[in-house]
Amino acid sequence: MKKFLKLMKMSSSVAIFAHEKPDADTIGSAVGLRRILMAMGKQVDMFCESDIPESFFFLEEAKTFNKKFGEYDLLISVDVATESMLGKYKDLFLNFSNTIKIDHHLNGSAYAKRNQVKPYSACAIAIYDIAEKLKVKIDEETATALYFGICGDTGIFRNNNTDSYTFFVASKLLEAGANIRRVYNGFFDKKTVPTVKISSSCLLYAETNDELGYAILKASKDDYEKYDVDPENDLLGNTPNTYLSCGYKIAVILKEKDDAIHCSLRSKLEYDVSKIAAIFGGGGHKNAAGCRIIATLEQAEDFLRQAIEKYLRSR
Ligand SMILES: [Mn+2]
Repeated sequence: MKKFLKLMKMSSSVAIFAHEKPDADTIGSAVGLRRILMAMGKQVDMFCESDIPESFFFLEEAKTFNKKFGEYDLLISVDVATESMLGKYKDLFLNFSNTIKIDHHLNGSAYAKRNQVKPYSACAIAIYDIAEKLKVKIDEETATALYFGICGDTGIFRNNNTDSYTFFVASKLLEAGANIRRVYNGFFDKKTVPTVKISSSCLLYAETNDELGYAILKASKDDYEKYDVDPENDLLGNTPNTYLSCGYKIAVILKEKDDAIHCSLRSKLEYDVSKIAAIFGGGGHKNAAGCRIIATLEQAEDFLRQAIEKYLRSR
């Protein structure tokens, strides 16, 4: 019996931590693990540095984060690669005697007393493994939460990290009753009329370069105002992909926010936009990266255009 599984069995009250600025994987993993531990008769609460966006509330339990912090035997972080992503809970976590980190990022840090890190496509898969090892039956709601986490980190089975074990676990979750329509309708396909309008406007007024094969989209403060869209919930991150579908090699969107210009960069398989994001102190993956540039929208556009052109001409 692995020690961390024993530790889970022995604990009667557990606090689970999701990472700041939560995504589908950390929320799905937290809710899934909570339900697995509750099925074992434990009392479980969930915490996150950030307020949980309403977009996650199609999972009822996502509403239950950040209640009063109580007394716990065990603290578990899920999908939290580094201790700083615990936010205000960092010191508490680091100083606690019984802590487990469950994660899938190999480049993180071993900040817990026990660190369980597997190179899976999503942390939710590691949670599935734990349910199997603890011999806890996964119910429909747990299966839906874990399926949600997998969809989030694999771009709904499209990203390069989608491997055969991802499909194996997804099929097991489907057998356990995962409601996949609820995941798509309730989250991934969800749009609002204002976000559809601002995304249409960004696509319509994009600057395209057919010779080199790139497109630059922009959402200005005026656009956010005109279409009445909250810049923190604009659903614009993947909008550039439409231009990739049209054959462009690189497509980016620049969003004018209060602190800086936020840039999301997307590319076709053979082009590496993380290299371009790195020039501006950003990072991410080969085909999906991001950076922030402190400048006016026009200046940022110039900087990015030059960097993209230099990259494409060097290939
Ligand atoms: Mn993850």
